[in-house]
Amino acid sequence: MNRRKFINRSAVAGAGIATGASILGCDDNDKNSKDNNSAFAKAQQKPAPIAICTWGFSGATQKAGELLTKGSSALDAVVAGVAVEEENIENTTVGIGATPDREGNVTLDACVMNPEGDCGAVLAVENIVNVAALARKVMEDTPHVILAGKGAEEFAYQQGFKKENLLTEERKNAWQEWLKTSDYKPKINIENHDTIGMLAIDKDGDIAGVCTTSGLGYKMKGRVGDSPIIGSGLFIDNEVGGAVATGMGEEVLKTVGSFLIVELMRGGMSPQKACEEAITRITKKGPRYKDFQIAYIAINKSGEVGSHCIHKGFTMMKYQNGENKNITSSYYNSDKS
Ligand code: SD4
Repeated sequence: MNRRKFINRSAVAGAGIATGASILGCDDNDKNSKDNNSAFAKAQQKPAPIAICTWGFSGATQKAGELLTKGSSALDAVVAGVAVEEENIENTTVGIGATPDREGNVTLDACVMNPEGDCGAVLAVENIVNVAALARKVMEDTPHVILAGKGAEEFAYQQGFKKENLLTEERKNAWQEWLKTSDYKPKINIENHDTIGMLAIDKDGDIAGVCTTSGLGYKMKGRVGDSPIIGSGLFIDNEVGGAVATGMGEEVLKTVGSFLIVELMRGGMSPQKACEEAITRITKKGPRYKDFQIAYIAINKSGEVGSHCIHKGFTMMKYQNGENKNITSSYYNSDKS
């Protein structure tokens, strides 16, 4: 980076940090300025390329991490990384093999965001496996940010995506079994959270992210959660960092969780503390949090990562320097473990 660019970046980061502190109403100015100074210092260090993702999807971070090591951009790496799970028939909440809505349709949601702050999203798409790649096409090849339903599907065919039946025999049988009771509670078992969200920093220090899912199993037809909604399911600011969510989308939407985390990091908070604060915004609303799980992962510009969730059981993957690690997340509530 040339000096002028660096100074400009530092000035913007500094302005953001100062603004963030005042927005947050922090009154410990001395401590803040120390935190801000260290945030400045860290912002100058470029980390080794790194990819993190929600849950234990080691194949996805392995793929993304290897690409980053070879010099791929963060955006290429995250889209290729999550494709591993979109194409994994065993994963029942992403891509092919996912759980359908209550009428038996598998509908997928995804979004991407690049280091320039551009984004693309597709909502409630049927018959297309790689919806993260499709969201990228929306970002790069249309004047729009979001395409939904049939429009997104038709756009996919124009772009050369193949039509595929996403409902496997196993999922069809499970759905038919479910129909016998049609027992839908707005409640997620911890084991059901398989949305994959991925964040990466490439060799140039640039950050990109993606989120892809089939949403909640047996959801109402047309229901869309947080995952494809920029700011809720995913947010990236290349000056600051990125965050991505998994879990009960309705509650993430109500608190615009990923944007919140990035703004907290802009104010000087660590990724870990910012994830904790975003979970607190949900849990402090009342005891309903006992019935659902939400987890966030985050990364800042210097490659520090954090994760926090409501209930015990969430893990994230981190690939850096050839090491692919599963990290157990801290959590808010120990009663429901
Ligand atoms: C949604 N957040 O549609 C997604 C669901 C999820 O693991 O994360 N499932 O609300």
